[in-house]
Amino acid sequence: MITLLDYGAGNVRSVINAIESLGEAVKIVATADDILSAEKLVFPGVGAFGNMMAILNRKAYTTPLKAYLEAGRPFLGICLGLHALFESSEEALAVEGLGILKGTVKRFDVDLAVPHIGWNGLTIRQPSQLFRGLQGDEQFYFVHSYHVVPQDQQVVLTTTDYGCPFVSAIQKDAIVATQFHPEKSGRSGLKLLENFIATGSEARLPDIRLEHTCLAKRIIACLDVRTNDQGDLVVTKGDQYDVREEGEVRNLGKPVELARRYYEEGADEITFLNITGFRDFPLEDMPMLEVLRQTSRNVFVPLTIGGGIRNYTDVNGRTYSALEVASEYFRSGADKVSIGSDAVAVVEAYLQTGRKSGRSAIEEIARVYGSQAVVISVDPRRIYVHDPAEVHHHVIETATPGPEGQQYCWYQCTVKGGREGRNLDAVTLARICEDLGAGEILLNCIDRDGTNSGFDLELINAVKSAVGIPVIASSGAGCPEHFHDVFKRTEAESALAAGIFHRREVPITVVKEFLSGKVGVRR
Ligand code: 1PR
Repeated sequence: MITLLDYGAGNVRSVINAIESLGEAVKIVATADDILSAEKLVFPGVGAFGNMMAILNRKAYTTPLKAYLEAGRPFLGICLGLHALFESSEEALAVEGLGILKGTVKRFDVDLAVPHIGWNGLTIRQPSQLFRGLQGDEQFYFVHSYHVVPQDQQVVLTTTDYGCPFVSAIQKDAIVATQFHPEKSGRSGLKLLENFIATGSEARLPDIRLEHTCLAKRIIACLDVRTNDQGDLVVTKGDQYDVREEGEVRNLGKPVELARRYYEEGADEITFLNITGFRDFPLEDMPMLEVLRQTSRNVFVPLTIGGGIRNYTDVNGRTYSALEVASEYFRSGADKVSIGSDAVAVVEAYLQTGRKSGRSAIEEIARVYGSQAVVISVDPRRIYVHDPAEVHHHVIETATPGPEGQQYCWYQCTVKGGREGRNLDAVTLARICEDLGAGEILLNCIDRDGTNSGFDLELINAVKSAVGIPVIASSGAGCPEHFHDVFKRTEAESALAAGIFHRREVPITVVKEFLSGKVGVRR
């Protein structure tokens, strides 16, 4: 029996699912006594350091947790569950950590996108029972802006490189804690969890010892989901956002089955976009939540969900906040949420008032769940101009001139699935969303969507050079060479595709084989 410490601030469902998939039962801590009576305790911290410690203190969990850890009893901390072991964190300077290990938690100070998001390797520093059955060159899923800095080097179990080496796992007595998420790291992560659950196995060093590690470029499968005219929830796919063919919504398969297939084929992440979320309130659209629940039961890579994340008042006059909608998605198995139309409204309000409200969906969700959990989905389309001075937008010179030979264009943000264009450009939107606390940009492109003509590299370069957070290039992938282009000719951290995967034109395995040896991808 594994005891799980859930303080209610994130997606513990994936950890529960991963442990249960290994045939082990999970008991969730309900009282302080449950901590002391645990055989093995797992603490999957999610969100922000200050919020986590405040809840632990409020629930009177701090004292029993310290007692459990000081006795060196079996413990697995994940992400913030690792940070909690230290004395303090730059994320909340006035807040004390558990102080079980001497040292602190620092923000990445590197010339690379922060958060560090994606699959990276481990340089293994000492033997551990966690490594049983691992070769040593496996990659694990990371998503964080802060990393631990222990005073005592003896506790360092693994390091990982991201601009500089940082400590990615610690070990002391029966206490282990990882910066990466084993529950989101596919088969390698499940193996590591299984090793923690197993008792009495010997500590070992894997055969392969990496000297350096490198963040892999991610390949993401995207499932646009909506109800068709028969009332079934289907995966659909548009051409430039038009999902109907001869009047009918295209049906390319069932969401849960397709997500499972992409996981098996090696997708590094899976994104669901509830494309009619702007008009159908997601908390009334229960099938979508059920899709998430079922998928997270057997898909162990990160899941992002978007669609309908905004404040909403129902017919009875009850108001739901965007944070409540996001929370329901997290509880159902999402690791990140993506905000589309509402992000445009938030930025428009910001530009009008010239200040942050502190209460926008982006700020509120980032405050509770952390920036890394907030993705902004942008749906831009090109607007050509003859002269940059014609508009007050971020204009680029383009190598593909417009219909009247215009050599410049700007990227207009749209809302409601591309139905409505706004007086706002995608570069400005991305920059302000980063400032408000977003952790990643999902950069679609209506002109390229469903065309198989390749990613809009000019758009990606324009946005990527304006922000310091990771960018997911999306729309237009038609062949493996397009992924190679996007990774070689832009700095995008990941590339997303839909149509070619759904229609089995180019499987994910083929994309990865093509990139292997040219671009670092997860095997
Ligand atoms: O505005 O917060 O409710 O979120 C709605 C979400 O649904 C947004 O993220 C928006 O991008 C998405 N969406 C709305 N309508 C459509 C549509 O297609 N009619 N889909 C839509 C957007 C674009 C990509 C697509 C890539 C790759 N889908 O996600 O998967 O373009 O396609 P490809 O590889 O086949 O070219 P809100």
